[in-house]
Amino acid sequence: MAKTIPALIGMPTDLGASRRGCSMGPEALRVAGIHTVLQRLCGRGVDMGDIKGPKVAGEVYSNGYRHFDTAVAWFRTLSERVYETLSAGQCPVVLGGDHSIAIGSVSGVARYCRERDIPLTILWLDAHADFNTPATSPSGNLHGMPVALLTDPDSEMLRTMGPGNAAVAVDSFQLIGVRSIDRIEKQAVLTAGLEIYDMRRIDETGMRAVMDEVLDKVKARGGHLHVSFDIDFLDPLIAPGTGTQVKGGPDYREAQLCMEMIYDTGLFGSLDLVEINPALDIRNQTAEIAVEMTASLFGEQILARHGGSKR
Ligand code: 5AB
Ligand code: MN
Ligand code: MN
Ligand code: MN
Repeated sequence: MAKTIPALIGMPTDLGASRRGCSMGPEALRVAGIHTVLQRLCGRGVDMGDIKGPKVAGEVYSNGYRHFDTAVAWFRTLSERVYETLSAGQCPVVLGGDHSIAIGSVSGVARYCRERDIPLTILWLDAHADFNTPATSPSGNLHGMPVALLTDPDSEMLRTMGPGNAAVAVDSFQLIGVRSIDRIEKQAVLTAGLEIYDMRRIDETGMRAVMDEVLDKVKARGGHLHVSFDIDFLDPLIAPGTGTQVKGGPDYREAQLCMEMIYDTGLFGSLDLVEINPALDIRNQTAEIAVEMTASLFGEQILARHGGSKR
């Protein structure tokens, strides 16, 4: 069942991206009213403030990764915090930050589910597949790697983050909205059997049919649903404030329907809001749209549906 007390957790870092600025994402989301909106929808909500971690300074490589040590410090803390939040019966809403932070949040969610034998599905809403490794990445940036590093049983990142951080099965992931995959990354995606609903699929059958198919699988499995929402999932015409824009994404209503349908499953229980870069935005519109999408994910309805209450 959906966790009804949302707990905001800020992750003000852009260690995984080359365009700096999404470290300002948590504050932009607060300015856009995320706390007030969630309190209105859920009756209450807590803001746990920002996690603290090392600042990005220069270009530091270790273990073949850019900012490996910095990443481990941030992700270890986030994983722990997300785990504790879920254990306290609350719904973690992680305010990024670049998308590499999902290594911390998903790892914490996975630990919570593993220890209680709860099946886990991760809906990865993104223009990209985020399935690179240091060996395949064209950029070296960690935000292009979280799905690969989270599903690698020999993941050096997870191992270094410490006990409790173990790999997640590839079939736990459902990627939606993808329209940019690197050449070697594509090969890796096919070899791993990662399930991707790309934009062509959405064009051909519509968001409704795609979400019906994805969510039927989720409902059959039951358990916990984590949503990792990369703001570049949205078309850049409506969400320009992000460092890795890709044309041809879902429009406002397609994305909102996606959120509404996720809410209807009653399984949604944790969220990442990532890749919002206020330095590239105009008048905070990208954070505002993220808040509007989050409202739908937490049950805001135009009219009541499926016997649900009108919020
Ligand atoms: B995002 C690219 N595939 O690996 C790479 O925004 C882009 O978290 C990654 O989805 C984009 O650098 C990462 C070219
Ligand atoms: Mn991403
Ligand atoms: Mn992306
Ligand atoms: Mn991005």
